[in-house]
Amino acid sequence: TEYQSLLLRVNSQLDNHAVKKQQAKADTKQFDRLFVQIVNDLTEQDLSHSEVGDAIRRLKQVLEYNAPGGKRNRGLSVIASYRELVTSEQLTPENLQRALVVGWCIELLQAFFLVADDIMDASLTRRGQPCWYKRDGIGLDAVNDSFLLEATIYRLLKKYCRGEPFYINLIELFLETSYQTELGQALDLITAPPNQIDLTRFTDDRYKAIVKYKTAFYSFYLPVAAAMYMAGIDDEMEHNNAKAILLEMGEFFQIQDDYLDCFGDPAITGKIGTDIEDNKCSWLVVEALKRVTSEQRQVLELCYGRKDNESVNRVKSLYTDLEMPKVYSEYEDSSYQRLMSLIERHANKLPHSIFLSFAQKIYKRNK
Ligand code: GPP
Ligand code: MG
Ligand code: MG
Ligand code: MG
Repeated sequence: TEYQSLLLRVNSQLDNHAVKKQQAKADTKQFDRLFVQIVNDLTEQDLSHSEVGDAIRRLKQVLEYNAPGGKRNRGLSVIASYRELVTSEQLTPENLQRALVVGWCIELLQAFFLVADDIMDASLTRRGQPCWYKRDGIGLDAVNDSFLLEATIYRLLKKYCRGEPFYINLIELFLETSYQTELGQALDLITAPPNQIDLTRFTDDRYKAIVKYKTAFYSFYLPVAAAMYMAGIDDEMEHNNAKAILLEMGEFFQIQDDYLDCFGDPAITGKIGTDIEDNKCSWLVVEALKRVTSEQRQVLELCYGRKDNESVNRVKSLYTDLEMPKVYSEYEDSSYQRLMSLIERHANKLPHSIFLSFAQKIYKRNK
């Protein structure tokens, strides 16, 4: 009967879902285990090098302190997307290994950005430990360490993917994405000059440009695009369709990051917020400015972008008075609806599950 066939369909979807969850768990385990191998690949040969051995030992420390310890959403979505995009014959151990390595390349790109970003933002902690530049004896030498992290990406791509038809696509993708992220970081920084409070700078358009470039490309488009290239999908239209969805997710992800900077629990996020002190064009200040009375605007004029605790606390209590947590939670719901309709319209030939599983990981997050 119709009812029985519906039950069968629901059951097979549940099975499918359970299988995928198991698969993701196994992939996560493989991904984490691979890190030791990655560090070995990057350092082994040269540790005993008579000239650069000491520098390689430093690189090993930098890798071990800064690459692991995150949520690994970006890295893991390469293998998850790859599995959705290829046929079962293509799921050879070598191809799977390569997808895991490319996942680590994204985590290394992220480590490169974060080591540098924490210096620029004068942050104190990251992933529940002191920022690398804050460690005894490190300081601004961390600038060079971030360059080393960047270099490891291309060394790994060369070692594992040279000779593959998608090698050049991956190199160009990582280079282009780095450039976009650096443009975004430049916008973020020049919109937040220290000691120059100008609330008229904090517009919707500027906000959107900053987060698209500094976060969305590398966090959302990059991992899926890498998996697409590895699966042999290099059609520009297909990439643009994926991009439309993924950039929207990326914008929302950075809005969450901005919200958590003020309202998150550092014990869970692993980082202490600095956006108010740093005069950042945060989603909170952009939205607050749409809702303030002229007296409340005065409070922002007076207290935003200042380092003393009293000013920071006055901005925070203004956010509470304006019920920003409620504004945020309503925004989260409407953003989720928008994303689902975007997936319906733009996913095209690409499996919807790639986008849906990514979305599941980020909505309602507190970390
Ligand atoms: C997130 O901004 C953006 C980045 C980490 C990209 C940095 C790019 C560089 C080229 C260095 P954020 O400062 O809000 O992140 P967090 O809150 O994690 O410090
Ligand atoms: Mg930062
Ligand atoms: Mg920053
Ligand atoms: Mg932030």
